[in-house]
Amino acid sequence: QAGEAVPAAQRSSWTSFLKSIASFSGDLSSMTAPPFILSPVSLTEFPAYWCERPELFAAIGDQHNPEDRALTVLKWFISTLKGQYTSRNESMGSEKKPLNPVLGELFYGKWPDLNGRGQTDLLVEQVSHHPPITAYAIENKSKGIKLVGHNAQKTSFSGGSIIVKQIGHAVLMVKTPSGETEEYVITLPRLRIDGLWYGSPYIELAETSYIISKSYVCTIEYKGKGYFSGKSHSFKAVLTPAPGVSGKDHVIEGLWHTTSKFIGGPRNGKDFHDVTGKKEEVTALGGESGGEMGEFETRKLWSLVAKGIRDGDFETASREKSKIENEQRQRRRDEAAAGTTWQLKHFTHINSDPVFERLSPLAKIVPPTEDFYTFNENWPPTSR
Ligand code: CLR
Repeated sequence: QAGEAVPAAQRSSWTSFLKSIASFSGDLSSMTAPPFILSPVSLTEFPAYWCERPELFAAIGDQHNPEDRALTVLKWFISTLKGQYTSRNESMGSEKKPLNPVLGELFYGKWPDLNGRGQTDLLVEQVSHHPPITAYAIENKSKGIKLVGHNAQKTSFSGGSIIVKQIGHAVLMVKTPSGETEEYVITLPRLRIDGLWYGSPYIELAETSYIISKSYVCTIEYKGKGYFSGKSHSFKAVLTPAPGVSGKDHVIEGLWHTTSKFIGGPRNGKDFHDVTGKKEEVTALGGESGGEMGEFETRKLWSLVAKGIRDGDFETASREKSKIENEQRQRRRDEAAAGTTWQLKHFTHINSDPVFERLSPLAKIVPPTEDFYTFNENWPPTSR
């Protein structure tokens, strides 16, 4: 039945929400949705999903050749997908609408050093409000690994599902034992949000994403129910040496939210990844070096809205949300009047990323150019 998972009192507002998304494409984040579908977490917290298995991230720095590094990067990448795309269903019963970050919103965190893996630091900044764009940097200094990226979304509606095209890419930088910096361009899969009719949305991944370095090109294909394995959350990854590089092909197949295996190449039949075990949430920090949270830090900024949503007190939630939005509008008016613009704290926008330009042709990505938010280097402060 339609709206099965929707509280009776919100059925008509859910139906009109669906109608409005069906006739609309662009920025979903700013649309008003019924209370039952609201999440108390802002999109600026999402980059933490990249590192919920910090030991897999750290392991990239321990490999001694390009082939093992490419495989370790792929294993870490696949292991992040469960958190990125299924964790709200696990913790809140369905996919939800996250809080829409304000310009300049910040999130700082870390995963502590344990068992010699080194500390990993996280920094997130909302670099655009309309359209929403979130930039992030994740670094394990002691292992010489740094991930910098940004993401935005273009949404449309098709066959009863929301289709989300992810805009933006990430660059992973790895210091190799020879002292060189090896770069990987990571592109992002397309999302389909199903289950809308019933009021219990969930994500399926679709199409293809890439991980490209100068030595290896990895093509990851995503399928849902009824395709190659017949199961939801299926993927197949093919890792091939770049033109002119000698090395072996590897083929991996499985379910990104559970396990996968090598199905071809020298390790045929061996297990590849397994995310059925425990993940490790980020430790949120106040400020860059871990003190009091400032007004723009996401958990402080949204605390009353989030509390309202958690407690089912939607009157408070929407009143507090309006306060934040009005304050933002006022800031923009003041800036316009003073002839100034908002200054980003940690990132600088560039129109074309040279790393993407260099590596994207290896996977024949069109267009071969994309903008980027480069990360200002002086971070993390040594104090934390
Ligand atoms: C953000 C970047 C992360 C991966 C990720 C996971 C879930 C996505 C989110 C991104 C963007 C916003 C998103 C969300 C799922 C639902 C939500 C598309 C890509 C939209 C705005 C809300 C739709 C509302 C329905 C749930 C009703 O690395």
